[in-house]
Amino acid sequence: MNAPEPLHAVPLQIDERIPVTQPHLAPLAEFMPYLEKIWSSKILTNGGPFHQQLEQALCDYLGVEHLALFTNGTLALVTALQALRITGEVITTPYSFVATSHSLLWNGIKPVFVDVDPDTLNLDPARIEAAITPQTTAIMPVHCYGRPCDVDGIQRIADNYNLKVIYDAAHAFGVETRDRSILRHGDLSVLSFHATKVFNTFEGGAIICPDAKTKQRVDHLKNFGFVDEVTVVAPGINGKMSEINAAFGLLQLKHIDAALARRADITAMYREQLSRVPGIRCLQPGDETRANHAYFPTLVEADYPLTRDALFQKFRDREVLVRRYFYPLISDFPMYRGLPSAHRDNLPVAADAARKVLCLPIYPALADSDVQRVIDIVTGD
Ligand code: T4K
Repeated sequence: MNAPEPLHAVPLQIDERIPVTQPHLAPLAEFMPYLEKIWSSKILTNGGPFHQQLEQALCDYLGVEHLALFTNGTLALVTALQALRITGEVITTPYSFVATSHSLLWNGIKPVFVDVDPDTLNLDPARIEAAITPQTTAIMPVHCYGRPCDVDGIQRIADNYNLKVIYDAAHAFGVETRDRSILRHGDLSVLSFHATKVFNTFEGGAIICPDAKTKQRVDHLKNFGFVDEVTVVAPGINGKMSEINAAFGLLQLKHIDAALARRADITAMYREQLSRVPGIRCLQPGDETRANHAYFPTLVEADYPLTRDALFQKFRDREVLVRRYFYPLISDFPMYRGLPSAHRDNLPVAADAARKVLCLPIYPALADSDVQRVIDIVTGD
């Protein structure tokens, strides 16, 4: 057994270490004018001017019509379920970050885990139908690593059984299929703007809504349920993004295309050299017409000379902080493993992926020489 990884051991100085990711930060000097505006207006939060500007700027950039900013992706997920009044059972994937299922538990909803597709590691539509019961009200798939789900397959089932679809799109900023945003699918989609994400606002998130009425409900819910000074229409939460985060987001957006381009270059370098390594399987791109290269997942297969965990340790010994996203499976955590759907026999593909996956470093500041250092560790050079 390996010792568990320290959960939040973020190094104060990166030194020679290569983290799995690193925030892409716009130059500090460019942030100063934004700060000066906040200091002079003294508007710090509650839907201030930067908040409003960022909502519009993100709609324009992402090609969506209605977007509500949040303080983080997890609260956005929790609120999305509230907004659609989801109860009972929700079908979801065990192969994700725990926030996906935690958002269900926070709403008193029972997660029902369904296995993933071996090629995409996203919820397998062919297995969803068998998990539907009279209590099922929704499906919560994840565009894992930014690879699009089979949105048509999922929607067909949702339509047949009158289920809502809430996409956890935490990894899918900027991803497009058929030249349109992946965020337009389902009843709601939820983004994360956490520091480790392709586009970050330190902490942050958003719900993408199909219409103005839904956005209005979401906006009420993220502000305690207030409609005006004296009217509260729902037991809302405080999910508002502050002006400092929103201002930072506006600045970051100016640099996002360069960041995405650099990620694409790194992906190409990895693919080129690692696809030739016996026993290393790189996940193939999906049907995206625009990818975001949020992660670089590899699967360490049986014919690689080392086990996944031995390769993980080899990286760690060389100060390369690769991660086993997503191991353990969500369904193996104590609050989920008693569920009938959490049984290993129900989730063989996800369990196999969790045993084999290793996410390699990818972020815009990663130099070519560091990418090569990572590749050399895999190839044994
Ligand atoms: N749904 C999905 C599918 C998600 O993946 C997530 C979050 C959510 C929902 C929830 O969204 P949020 O509520 O977070 O907005 C990270 C993130 O905390 C989490 O946001 C993310 N998914 C998850 C996949 O990864 P950790 O515990 O792995 O992060 P940490 O602190 O170990 O950081 C990884 C590396 O990044 C470090 O080695 C160094 C670097 N780093 C990290 C931070 C925080 C920096 O260089 N600077 C930083 O500020 O969870």
